[in-house]
Amino acid sequence: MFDWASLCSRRPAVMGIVNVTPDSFSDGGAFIDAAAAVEHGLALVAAGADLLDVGGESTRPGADPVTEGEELGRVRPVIERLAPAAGVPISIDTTKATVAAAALDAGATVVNDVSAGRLEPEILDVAAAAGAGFVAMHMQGEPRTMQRNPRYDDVVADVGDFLCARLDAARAAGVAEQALCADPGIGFGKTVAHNIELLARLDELVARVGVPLLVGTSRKTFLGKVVGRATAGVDLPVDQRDAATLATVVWVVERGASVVRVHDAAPAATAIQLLDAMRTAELDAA
Ligand code: PMM
Repeated sequence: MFDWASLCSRRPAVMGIVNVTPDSFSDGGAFIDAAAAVEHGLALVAAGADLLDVGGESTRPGADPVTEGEELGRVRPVIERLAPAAGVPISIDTTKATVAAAALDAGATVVNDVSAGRLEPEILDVAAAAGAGFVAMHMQGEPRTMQRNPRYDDVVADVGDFLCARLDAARAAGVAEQALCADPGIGFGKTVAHNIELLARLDELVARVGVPLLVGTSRKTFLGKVVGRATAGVDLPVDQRDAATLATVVWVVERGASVVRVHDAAPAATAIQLLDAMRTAELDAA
């Protein structure tokens, strides 16, 4: 039975991203070959990743869906080789129940569903039956159209309502309490202001959901917009967003996030290690 506490009860965990896709926004095409993806996953672990998130379908805004066969053909060989070799849990980033089932069969132990079980509700049964971890992520709309005019009354309250409802759906399907994790879905149907407000008020969301919170800001568009516009007047390109990513990693960890999902594991792992040392010293001094 997967238990998030084993990964992140002592300090926040780093989830390293292994995208086996031709079109992900930051690393699309780099690891489409299984051997390259496996090598990348092992390098992320060597750099401090506590778990690896393997995905075969890009969720970037405007991305076209892929078939189940294509998606499985990408992720299964990678998971089969990574699971015995990586020494850390593997999660499968998918919205498809059949892909999740095959990935769990191949050695993954967590299902990371950006639709939180809305696209294919059977994915909750698949996770429950396997005793797998389950990440329920918030998204307004669907990837192809989600950035067209997203709207909220109160983004933190609305995302909190959604996550609580989806966690309840997962519980109803039999997913164990210790296997649950929630994610506000930074960049998924949200404006720059929505993303910033979610991060600014992350502690409210942490208190609200009552399960470990995963946050994925790595190299996302809003970082390029906030930092680029403030400095050069243009968006910062994706390959220049690592410093901004690290700033958000420190921020979210300080506000109670339990897992950070990143493309580059070393800076996040180093920051978390240092924050942990300083927090321990702070407690000792008190
Ligand atoms: N972001 C992407 C893909 N999957 N899953 C979760 N749980 N949270 C996220 O923020 C998230 C995700 C965006 O694409 P990427 O893999 O290229 O970063």
